[in-house]
Amino acid sequence: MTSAPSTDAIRTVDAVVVGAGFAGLYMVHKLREAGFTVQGVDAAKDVGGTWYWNRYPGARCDIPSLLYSYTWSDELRDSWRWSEKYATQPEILAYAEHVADRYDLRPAFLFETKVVSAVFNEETGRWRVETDKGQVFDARFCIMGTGCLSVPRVPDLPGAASFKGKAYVTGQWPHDGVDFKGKRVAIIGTGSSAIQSMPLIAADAAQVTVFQRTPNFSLPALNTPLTDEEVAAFNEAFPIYKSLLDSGEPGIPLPPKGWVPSDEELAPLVEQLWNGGGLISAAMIPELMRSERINDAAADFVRARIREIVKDPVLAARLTPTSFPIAAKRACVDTDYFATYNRDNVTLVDLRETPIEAITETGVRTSGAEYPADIIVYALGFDAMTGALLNIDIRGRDGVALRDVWSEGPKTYLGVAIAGFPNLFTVTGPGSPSVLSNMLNSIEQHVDWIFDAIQHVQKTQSALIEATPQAQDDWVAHVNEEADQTLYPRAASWYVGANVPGKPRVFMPYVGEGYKKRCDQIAADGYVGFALSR
Ligand code: FAD
Ligand code: N01
Repeated sequence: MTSAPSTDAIRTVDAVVVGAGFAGLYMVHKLREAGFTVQGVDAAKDVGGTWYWNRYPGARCDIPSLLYSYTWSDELRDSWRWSEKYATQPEILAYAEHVADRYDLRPAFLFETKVVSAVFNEETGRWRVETDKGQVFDARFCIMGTGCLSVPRVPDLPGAASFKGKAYVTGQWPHDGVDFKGKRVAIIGTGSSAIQSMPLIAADAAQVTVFQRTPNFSLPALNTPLTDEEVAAFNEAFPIYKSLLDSGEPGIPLPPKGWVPSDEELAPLVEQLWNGGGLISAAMIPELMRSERINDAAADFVRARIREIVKDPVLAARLTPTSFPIAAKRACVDTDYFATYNRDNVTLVDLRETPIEAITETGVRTSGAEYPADIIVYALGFDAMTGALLNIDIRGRDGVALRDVWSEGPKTYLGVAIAGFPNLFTVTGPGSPSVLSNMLNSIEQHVDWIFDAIQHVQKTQSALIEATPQAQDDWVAHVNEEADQTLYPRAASWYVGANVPGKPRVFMPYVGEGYKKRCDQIAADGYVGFALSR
């Protein structure tokens, strides 16, 4: 039994920041620059968050690297040169490390340490934050940069523990890599992680068997090295890009609002899906997520490409997604995913025809056959958006647990604050654009906004800032209304929590327009929907 820490052992700080991914790094930097005392904490051994954990072969960003970058410092931008259109995980991790080195952020963090609880004390108006190592922090502000995709789903298939070979989870990949040479590999899952890794694994392994429950849409990355000219052109246009972002515009040119293209106008837009623009090409199709006609046209185009690439028509049909609108699950961006099924050493098992019955000592058994494997790669996704927050015992006013408040799904105001949890903020939380956006942009926007809110609390000599229950209810209703006008809820995706058994089915990200402008207006008008108290 551990005894309660003495008062001396409790470290008093202005803010605790949980997470050393891009959210936590920037938050710590901003607060420290402004003179706040900050304690960062991360379960990982080092900085990087997503890019620390997801080291599977082929892991890359699916937003072009030049855009998947911080914009808050010109000198940071000048000190970094991306080598490829879509950077690899090691390069993105190196970027996070470069940021940590340049701004000396590591000393602000405790690594290999998990925050297990954060409890609000009504009397002091402060948060008591405890770690799994027994440290206790007494903090005025608590900022959760815990990540939307940071709790990997680990295998709960029957018999998983009995497997005698090696098993790996994509989101917890070993640091010294995995040798697939000459091995029989089972890959379970066909989301982005599997779609990125499978072609590289197949190039090395003796045999790859992919276990697919739902076929997925994927767009070609057409990844290339970045030329000096491309980098120079981006840098030249950067001031415009930055001013668009700052004013709450998307930062990339999108189709005019209200334009509903005719079939003729649509055809060339849909073809752009195959030009390497990835998710940006999808965003360039007006009304993609609101019009069935337009979505069907885009989906049909991609289905036709799959049938062209995959030589065996039966296999092509199995790989063709038909059960949800394109982009209602995050579309994947791949290099040679579909073409790799033409290799002799790759087999697809369609779990809709023959479901997995068990993992055995020697492989995977479905209702149709037993597939021997030396290695199993689990690419099962994440307990997204709420998982990391609910792993922490967060208690607000009256000792109320966030787990209870969110038992029917997450409720937030703007995805950044929760009624009843004063001075606690969530970066890219549910109810904000978050995972539907370029996350680096959304992280910066939230960190800047949270920082300004904290400054406002200081300037007004307030003690606490908290979302009002009314503002939160109105926001939750608005988030749902916006989602219901789209095709997103038609997919059993992680956006709605469908991938985690028992998780409430609520569409979590915010799909409406003008989010940043709204946040800025709320701040400019004196933090409308927030109560400030002394
Ligand atoms: P994370 O990077 O997830 O960091 C959160 C950190 O918090 C983690 O290190 C975790 O260990 C720590 N943590 C959580 N809970 C605790 C706790 N209780 N105690 C201590 N530490 C804790 N987004 C894009 O916009 N474009 C992309 O191309 C893109 N590619 C992606 C590729 C992959 C493989 C994955 C999984 C996600 C991708 N994303 C992408 C989303 C990505 O998660 C974000 O872009 C971004 O990296 C999130 O940063 P973050 O700091 O908010 O969270
Ligand atoms: O996870 P996923 P992911 N038996 O949830 C299957 C980001 N990301 O790690 O669809 C059998 O998408 C599941 O099947 P189904 C990106 O935002 C980006 O791949 O539920 N199968 C699905 O096929 C992405 O969206 C990149 O029927 C089971 C797969 O596992 C998010 O992270 C790369 C199963 C999980 O797919 C998550 O991606 C990687 C079971 N019991 C990640 N349980 C980039 O490219 C689940 N599945 C930038």
